[in-house]
Amino acid sequence: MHLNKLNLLRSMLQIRRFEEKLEQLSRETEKIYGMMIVSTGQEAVASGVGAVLDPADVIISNHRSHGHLLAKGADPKLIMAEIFGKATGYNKGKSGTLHIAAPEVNVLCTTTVVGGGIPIAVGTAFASHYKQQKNVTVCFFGDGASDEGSFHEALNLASLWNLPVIFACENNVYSGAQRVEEHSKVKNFADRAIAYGMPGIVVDGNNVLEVYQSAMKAKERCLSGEGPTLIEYKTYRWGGHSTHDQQSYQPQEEIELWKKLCPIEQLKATLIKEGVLGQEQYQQMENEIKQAVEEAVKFADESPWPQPEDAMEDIYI
Ligand SMILES: Cc1ncc(C[n+]2csc(CCOP(=O)(O)OP(=O)(O)O)c2C)c(N)n1
Ligand SMILES: [Mg+2]
Repeated sequence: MHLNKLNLLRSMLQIRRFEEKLEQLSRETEKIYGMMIVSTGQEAVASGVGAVLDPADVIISNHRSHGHLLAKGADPKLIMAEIFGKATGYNKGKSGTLHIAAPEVNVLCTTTVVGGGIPIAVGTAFASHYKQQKNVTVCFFGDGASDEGSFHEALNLASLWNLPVIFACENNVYSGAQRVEEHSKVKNFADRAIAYGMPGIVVDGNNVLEVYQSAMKAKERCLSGEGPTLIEYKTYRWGGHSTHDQQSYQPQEEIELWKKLCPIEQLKATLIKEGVLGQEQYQQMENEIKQAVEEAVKFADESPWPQPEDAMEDIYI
């Protein structure tokens, strides 16, 4: 697969602007309800991993899912409409922001049960293995999820059966209001891989090129039948857990420090230095992305609400 660095930049920028818009709509309007859980500062993980995936590859995501969806090629209009609760959304307005599934692009599940997606990913990877399909599953989850029992059982089984799954742990330093040191004694969650007989690697999650390389290697391992890899992406969420969180527990200096490590600014600087990107071209990219986000909002806003008689459709009872 050919690495297109400009596409990586575009992908991260798309996630950043899309989620900024969500935060703005949530705070300043009544168009969307409930809290928004965004990934500002962490975009390199979704974009770098997403770039190695083919349409047939599967993503299982968690509550911080918009970036994963966009990086897999989900339509911003259909995501936005879903978040607005409209009938045109990916799940006809029934999932809202937190449970979007986009089977069209093989994002089969986003679950807010912390750690709940990890065994599901082992299930989809088992299905690929059983059907002898040449695809992989990526499971995104947080540092907090790595402390759940489901993580340990899932990794053990995936390794035992050499399943084609990439466990992508986004260590963003916090699980809710708890710092990592308050919920785990290990320095690196990736070290836990040794207990299950699979490689565990630590990667700078703000360096999208390193994220890309690590995911590519893990994917190749999956496809050669050698089994799963646990990758810990060290990153940071600039905002609180959600738009309802005042983030009083996050030291201002820490936030500022990580903002200097902005994944978008890092890649932008590299591309300008390499002569691949000019200021004008960057501005054009910005404009296109902002316009696409505005179009998604317009689409969602003008879309119809679901009908009351549809409430019992598409559900398991
Ligand atoms: C089983 C379970 N326990 C607790 C919660 C409440 N909860 C929602 S998100 C969250 C934090 C998860 O932290 P982490 O896995 O690090 O992901 P992050 O939010 O940092 O992306 C918690 C505790 C939940 N949704 N499910
Ligand atoms: Mg976390």
